[in-house]
Amino acid sequence: MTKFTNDFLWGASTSAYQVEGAWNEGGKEPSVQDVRTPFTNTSDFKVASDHFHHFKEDIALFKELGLKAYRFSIAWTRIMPYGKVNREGIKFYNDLINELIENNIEPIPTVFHFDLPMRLHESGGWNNRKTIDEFVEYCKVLFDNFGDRIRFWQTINEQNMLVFASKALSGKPKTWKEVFQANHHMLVAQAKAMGVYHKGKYGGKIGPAPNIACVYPKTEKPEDMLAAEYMTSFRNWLFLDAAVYGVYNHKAMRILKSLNAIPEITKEDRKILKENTADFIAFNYYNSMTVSASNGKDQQGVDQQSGFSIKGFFRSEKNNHLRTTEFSEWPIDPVGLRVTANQIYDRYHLPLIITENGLGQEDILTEEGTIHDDYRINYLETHIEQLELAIDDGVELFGYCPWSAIDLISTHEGFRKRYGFVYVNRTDFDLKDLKRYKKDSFYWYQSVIENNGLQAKENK
Ligand code: BGP
Repeated sequence: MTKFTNDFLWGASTSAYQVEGAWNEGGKEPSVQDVRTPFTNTSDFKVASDHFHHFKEDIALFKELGLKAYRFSIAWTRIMPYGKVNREGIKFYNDLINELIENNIEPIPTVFHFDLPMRLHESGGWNNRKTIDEFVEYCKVLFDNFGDRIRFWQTINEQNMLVFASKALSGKPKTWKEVFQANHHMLVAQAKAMGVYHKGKYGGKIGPAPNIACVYPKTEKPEDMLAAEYMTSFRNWLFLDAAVYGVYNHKAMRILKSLNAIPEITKEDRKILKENTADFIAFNYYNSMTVSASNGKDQQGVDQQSGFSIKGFFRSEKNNHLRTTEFSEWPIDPVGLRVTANQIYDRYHLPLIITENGLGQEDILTEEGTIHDDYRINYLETHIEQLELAIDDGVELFGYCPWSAIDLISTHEGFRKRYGFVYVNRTDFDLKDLKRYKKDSFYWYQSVIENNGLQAKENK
C-alpha cells in the first residue's frame, strides 16, 4: 500500500538563472548571476539549458514524465527590470504557468532564487533597506498577475545558504555583521511579502524554502551534542523560527553576539515578523551535517552545502558512516532526510513539501542516445523510502520535487555536474544542439509517479 496521499505532488525543480538562459532577452535586466565571473572551468549562465526558448518542449517532457508539480523560480529581472514592470516578462511566465496548467502540472513558483537584480546589488543589495520595498513591490506584481492560478508560493530559496555561502552566491566576501544585517532585511522582506499576500486574499498559501539539514554530534560526548544543537539553531532554526514564529532563535542570537553580528532590528521590524508568518514549509535537503565541540578555530565552508565551523560553538566533522558524492564530497544520507522532516514537523506542525533533493554527477550520453544513471536512481529511491517512513511517523508531507527536472547549470560547479531526469546536450563550453534526451532515471521516476510511490521490493 502506498503511503502517499492521492493528491501527493510528485514534482521536480529548477531555478530561473540555472535553466532559462536568454539572459538579455525579453527586456530582462542582468542579475548578479549573469554578470559574475564564473568559477574555474565552468560555464556562465547566459544560455544555460535555453529553457526560455524550449519551455513548451520541456513541459511536454514533464507531462510524459508524469509530473504533478513543477517547482521553478521567477526571475525578478524579467518582471521588474530597472524597477519597472515589464509586460514581456509577465507574458513569459503567464505562458509558462498556463502551459503547465494545461498539462495538469501544478506550478509552484519561487519568488527569488539567488538572482538579485544587478541594479540592486550595486546599491548595496540586501544590506540596503530599500531592497525590502523593491522586493515587496515585485511580489505584489507577481501575486496580482499570477495569483489566480498559484496555490503554493515560496518566498526566498535557501536564504540560509545565501547567508553562509555569500561569497559563492553574490561575488564578494562580507563581514558577519554585514551578512546578518542583509539576512535580517531578507527576513523582514519575506514577512512583508507574506503579509501582502495574506491581506490580498489571493487564495493560496505562502512559505519559505530554506535548506534544512539535521546535525549529528560526532560522538556521545555531551559537548558534541551541545555543538550539534548550536549548529542546528544557527543553520536551520534561525531562518524557520523567524518565518514561522516571527522571532529570532535564542541560541542563534548567542552565536551572533559572539560574532559581533547582531543586526539592527527596529521595533517595527519585530512587529512585522511577528504578524506575518508562513502557511507551509518548503525545504531543500541534500545531506546531513556532523559536528563536534569547537576546537577554537573558525573556518568557513566552501560551498552552499558543505559544513562550516564557528569558533566556540561547533566544528564540522566528517561522518564516517556515510558515503559521499563525487562532486564536493557531500555526505549521502537518506535516513537524515527522515530525521530532518521529523525535526521540522515536530517544531512547527505545518505541512511540508521537499523542493530540492538530488544527486549531481557527470552523465554519459551513449551513441544510442541513452543515459544510464543508476547512481541517481539509487540516490532518489533511498530517499523516497525514507519519506515513506517519515509519513509513517506522522509527518504531514504533501509533495516531493527532486532537483532537477532537466539538466541545468550547477550553482558553482558548471554544466558537468548534472542533476536532471532529462539530459541536455551541451557542455560547459560547447553549446552543441541543446537536444533533450530521457535518462534511465526519467523512466524510473515515471513509474514511481504512476505507482504513487515505490513498488514493494518483492514485486520488482
Ligand atoms: C541548492 C540550490 C540550487 C542548486 C542545488 C545544487 O543549494 O538551491 O540552486 O544549485 O543546491 O547545488 P549545486 O548546483 O551547487 O550542485
